[in-house]
Amino acid sequence: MDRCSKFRVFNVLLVVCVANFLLYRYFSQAGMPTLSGLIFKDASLRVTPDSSANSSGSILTLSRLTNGTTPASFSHSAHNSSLGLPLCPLVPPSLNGPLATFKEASSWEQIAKENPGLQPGGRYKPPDCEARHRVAIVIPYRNREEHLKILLKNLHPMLIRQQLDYGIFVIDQALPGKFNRAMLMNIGFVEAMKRYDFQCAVFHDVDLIPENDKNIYSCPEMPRHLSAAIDKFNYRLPYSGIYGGVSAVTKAQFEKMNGFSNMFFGWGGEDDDMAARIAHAGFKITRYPMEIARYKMIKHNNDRGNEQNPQRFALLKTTAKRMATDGLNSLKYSVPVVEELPTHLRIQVLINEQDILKGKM
Ligand code: BGN
Repeated sequence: MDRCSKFRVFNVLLVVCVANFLLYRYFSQAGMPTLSGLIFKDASLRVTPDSSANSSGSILTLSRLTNGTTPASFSHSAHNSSLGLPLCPLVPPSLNGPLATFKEASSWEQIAKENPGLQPGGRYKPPDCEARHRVAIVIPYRNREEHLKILLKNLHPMLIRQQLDYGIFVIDQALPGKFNRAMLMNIGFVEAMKRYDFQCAVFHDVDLIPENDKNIYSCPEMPRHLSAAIDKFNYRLPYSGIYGGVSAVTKAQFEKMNGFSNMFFGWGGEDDDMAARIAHAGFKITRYPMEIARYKMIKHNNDRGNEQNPQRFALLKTTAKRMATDGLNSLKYSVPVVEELPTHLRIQVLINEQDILKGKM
């Protein structure tokens, strides 16, 4: 081959290379279900800081989906991938950034009407792409209907814009007895996982309203404290290890830590106990930047049945010792009522303080 033909062959190869690269980028960004798309999907989960579905999440077979007692909105538990939909874009296209928050409550029906695509029981998955994250939103709750209405009015449109496959689980502690936020979150995790193959859970206080939709409720590589900047604390961390409010963990992380402690009855300390579990399990708390992790707290009086827990200081000295036996594997509760509302699944639970603490304090 003379030099001129060699040069021509080289040029042709170069053009083919560039064309291949451009095609690859186009299909990857559009999330087309090509072989390269599938490879990119896994790779992207590793390289992007906030898109970290656990490894089992990216390859799914119907046989691995859970069933259990399944209300109508959970019955089609197949992921969109089984319908051949493309993966949703890495960055959801309709995020706004800072949000104008709603402060008034609306009826459940009105909230559902404002959020087309929302299924009964507060389930949603994007209609035209496969969500990158299947997230159970767990709200520990008692007697705060007004706050729940305000929260869901704000939360649903944001989660829909974030293109998540999600469900809202309100875990309502029946009277009598002291409120146990951490145990309700454990129960919410277990009940959500029974119903669908969620990859992670976001634990959400009922009185915290997100102010920025770039605060993505995705499955984190490391446990994530989402409510870092709350107006009540002048949008600053009151102390560096705080983990209360809104937080996210993957299923595997939560199981490794045996969930939250069940032993914190009344206000305070259960989140600090979890922060210690996170460290003992070898994880690190991560946070989004403070201008994104912003929340407004709905003002309210202290709840009866949720007075400060005087045992919390003593309990916090024994986190490491308790961790293996106090948590998901020591849950005891009953479920008198499951109610499928247009905006959420309400699971009423009965827990008994004496039963949980017997022989342990
Ligand atoms: C802390 C509480 C947390 C609570 C934050 C913010 C305790 C344990 C004391 C050693 N911790 O003081 O549970 O989330 O305030 O309100 O009370």
